[in-house]
Amino acid sequence: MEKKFDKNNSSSTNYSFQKVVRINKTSLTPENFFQKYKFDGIPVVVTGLLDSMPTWDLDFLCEKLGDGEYPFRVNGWERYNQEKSQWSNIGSGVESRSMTFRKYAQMLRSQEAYNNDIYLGRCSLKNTPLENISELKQAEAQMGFKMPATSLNLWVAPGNHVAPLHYDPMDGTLIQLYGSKRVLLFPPSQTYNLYPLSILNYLRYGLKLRGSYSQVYPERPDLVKFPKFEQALSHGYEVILKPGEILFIPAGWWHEVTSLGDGFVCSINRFWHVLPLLRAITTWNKWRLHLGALMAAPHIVSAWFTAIASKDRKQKLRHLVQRL
Ligand SMILES: O=C(O)CCC(=O)C(=O)O
Repeated sequence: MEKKFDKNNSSSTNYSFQKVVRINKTSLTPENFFQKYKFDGIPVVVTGLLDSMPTWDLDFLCEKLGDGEYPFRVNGWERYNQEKSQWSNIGSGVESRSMTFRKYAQMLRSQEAYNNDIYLGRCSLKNTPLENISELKQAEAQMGFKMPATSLNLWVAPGNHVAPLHYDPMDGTLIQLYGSKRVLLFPPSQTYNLYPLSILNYLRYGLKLRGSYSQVYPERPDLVKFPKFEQALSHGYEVILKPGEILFIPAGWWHEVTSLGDGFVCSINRFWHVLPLLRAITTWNKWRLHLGALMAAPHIVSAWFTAIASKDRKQKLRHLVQRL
């Protein structure tokens, strides 16, 4: 049956996307994971590998990270009334505020984090008590991942937070630990039906506004402005990621991640060098971003000089590293 998009209510939440395949650890070996998913870059959810993990609730996170200071992105809700092409920052480019995890936990409990859409995004767990998690190491080995490009990163958000539609130049494993997330995915072939922000933005905004983000709000697309999005819809995939599940997001695959429910939602992820090399070389989305980063070079250099010259040098440099 042909899938229909309801143009009258202009919402894709009721659209029946293809479902991301789930595989259980019992049918998983590094070899078959490579052949079936990594070789061509196909998203998949792996279940059952993290059954013995502790519960990553707020008490657990405060115990491990409570007194540490981290950069929290203060998004606010107003930006979502604007077209994304009017934004001057996005994702890791959003201004951040340093505070302890314990303070943020209070904000989550009191709804303040929700009211201002405050998000701990891609926060490196290096040099924290959560840097090495043995269950996770085993899980990564069982999926055959060997070449990490980053440390583990923590993602904590109030319910309803949306990480806007974007792609990464590396393979990623998104590990759901508390609450659930809806992940909408589109293959790299749909890039130009998703209207990426121009890479010329790097010249004006540096890394604050990356060309790896789409201009479309997939939940309420403006089909007059972005008519080709309708073609992308029939290529989309969806998954509701539950605690203990690991989603493989291949490099160049677009994804929008929505934290579900009223409570807080927590995941970790890691980025990986793309293998096989042939897939890395032939993923145009990856090169598009490298080109953008080259254009951002003058901005990056001047931001580093400004940070070094500023009074709160340590904090500013840390934020810049986070943005990279
Ligand atoms: O979980 C999130 O909020 C975003 C995660 C993400 O973009 C990723 O894992 O690549």
